[in-house]
Amino acid sequence: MVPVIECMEVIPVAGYDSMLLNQAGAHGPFFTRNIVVMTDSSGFTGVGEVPGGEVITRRLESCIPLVEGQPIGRYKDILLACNDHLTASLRDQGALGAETAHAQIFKKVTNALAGIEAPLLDLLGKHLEVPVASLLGDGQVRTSVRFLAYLFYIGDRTKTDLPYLAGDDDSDAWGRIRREPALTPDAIVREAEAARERYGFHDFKLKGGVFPGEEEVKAVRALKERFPQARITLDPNGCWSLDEAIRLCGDLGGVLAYAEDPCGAEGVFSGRETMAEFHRITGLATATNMVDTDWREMKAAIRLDSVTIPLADPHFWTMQGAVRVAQLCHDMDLTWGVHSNNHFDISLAMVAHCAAAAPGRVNACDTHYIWQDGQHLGTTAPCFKDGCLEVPRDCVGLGIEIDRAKLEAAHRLYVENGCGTRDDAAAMQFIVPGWRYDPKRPALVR
Ligand code: GKR
Ligand code: MG
Repeated sequence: MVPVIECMEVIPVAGYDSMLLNQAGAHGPFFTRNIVVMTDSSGFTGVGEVPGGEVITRRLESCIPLVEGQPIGRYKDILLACNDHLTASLRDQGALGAETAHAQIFKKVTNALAGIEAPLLDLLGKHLEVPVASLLGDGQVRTSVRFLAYLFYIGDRTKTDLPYLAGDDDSDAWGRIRREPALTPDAIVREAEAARERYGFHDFKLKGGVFPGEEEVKAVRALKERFPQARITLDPNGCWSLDEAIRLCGDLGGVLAYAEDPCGAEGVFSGRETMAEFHRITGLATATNMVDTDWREMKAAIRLDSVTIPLADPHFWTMQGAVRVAQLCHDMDLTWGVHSNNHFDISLAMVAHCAAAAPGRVNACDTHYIWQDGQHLGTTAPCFKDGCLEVPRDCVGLGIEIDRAKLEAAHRLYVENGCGTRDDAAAMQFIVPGWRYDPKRPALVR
């Protein structure tokens, strides 16, 4: 008998975060996600995780009638029905309020759809006793997935009255460093050393767009000096002008493996056009999670040759979509990568399974998980070895058994702290009173 989905739960949750700085401001003490749990008539549970906030919670809840009562073998029909329903309701909602740094998440139905797709694939994998990776694309192509150390400048939490976590992990340098201020090139190198020591990463990404570009270039140069073999990237989220990006990165060929969103839309030129010019003039590979985020944008990016590394986050491409991007990259002389936001272990597994089905040469995947390490929602903690996660061929589904007590605690954290949609401008007010988001300026250039 093919199992039927008996119940779909949507659970908004929160976890603790550090005061990570980025072009949109400073991370608050909590990050939020929406977790979806489906239970089928065989007693299996399937799980999925997508970005947080009430908009996505409501969108997911509105899909429950289209999911419950359906056999898992009909997962593609279920996803088609949910996609049609979400697309129609998005059209009805009209304008979605103010343009913020993260508005993009709400403009796509995929961020909710991926939360339905993941538990369906997880259930199917459990029923068929195969990993989710083997249900994606042409199937599983690797068992070891490489991730990078995602480094951030860290603000001084003691300058705020917000309930940031501190002293939660004294087990090693990484545990101590990740909650303390890091605002200089030396501090970034220490972060990298600590992350490398705990997780074994070989690749590093610095989240830029915080200080003037020259200062951030000093930090990536210092990283390269300390780790000459490492692949390194810098991501100012498109806030530098094209001229500035060329000036800053023009001679970083031996330092950066690729430049991520070095510049963005400018005057009458789109971000894809400025990125194309940057790529042509500097010769650097270009990655993005900002201007090549769906198939229409992909077509424009390919025509212009502006992006050589599309960072196909399964949360905004769906898992199957992200693997389709990987297949296209493989066939079209591009290389695939993955973008991330703060997340729990379920999203980490979603990314790992996509990467395990991504053919060809791929870049180390982004993950914020190291900032959340210790807060997993599954019964066992993910374990990086030599910078990689394993996706064994005998794994079933996503390989996660949800821990109900942990899930409930993360939900309580969300409710008791009045959490909702991410707002990095709020914590930034403590550092720069009256601070406002400006897509064309680094956060601390005010
Ligand atoms: O977590 O602050 C952050 C990042 O800036 C995130 O919001 C970005 O979406 O990681 C992302 C990126 O690569 O641009
Ligand atoms: Mg980025």
